[in-house]
Amino acid sequence: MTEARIPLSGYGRPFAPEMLARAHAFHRTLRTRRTIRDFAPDPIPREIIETCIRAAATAPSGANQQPWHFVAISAPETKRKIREAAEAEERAFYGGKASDDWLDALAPLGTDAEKPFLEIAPWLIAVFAQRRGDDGGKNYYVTESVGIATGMLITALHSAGLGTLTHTPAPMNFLSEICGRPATEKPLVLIVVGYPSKGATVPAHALDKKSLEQVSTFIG
Ligand code: IYR
Repeated sequence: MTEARIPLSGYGRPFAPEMLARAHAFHRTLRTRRTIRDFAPDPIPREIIETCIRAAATAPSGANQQPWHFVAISAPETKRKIREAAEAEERAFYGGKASDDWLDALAPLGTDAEKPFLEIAPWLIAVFAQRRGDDGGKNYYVTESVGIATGMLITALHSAGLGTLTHTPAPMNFLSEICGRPATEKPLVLIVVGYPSKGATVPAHALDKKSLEQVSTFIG
């Protein structure tokens, strides 16, 4: 059934120089983003997190099914449970499950099985992908849709001035249980959110982004 349609609104037609200036400004904002692992414990108002989730939830999705659910956690007891479960998985990962190639690729990050930030950072946002809708029907392009929404969430949090870490302990099934989410939802990532701590450091190579030429091809 075709639904009623309404006129598009909200798109002006800025002059090209204005568009270019906006594009540069946005690029400047995004290029200051770094993945943070040293967080300050200072609280962040819930309304900021809510607003960033609202921004993420404007993402395009397959058939507009919006197949995402965000669980925002500030409760210390829940963060402690998540840390314990994540560290158990990570100990298995670093202690033999990960291939040598994988560990070599991670070496520059200096990561290990200790994840204190899961308790220190004021907010954790667990992102769930809904394979099925509320009516039990299949959702389409779920991973693509939730990936886009997660990128928008990270962008919104960064533009609000917050640091984030995209954390993916594998497997992450423990998140479903701790967050009370149904088996039809797959935990995709855990976004750790807070202010970077004073004196936070990042790997020097975090600044090495591939060039435009490396990441793109223009035809025509
Ligand atoms: N999940 C592990 C390992 C890890 C994997 C990748 I790929 C990274 O970019 C970073 C870490 C951990 O969080 O330590």
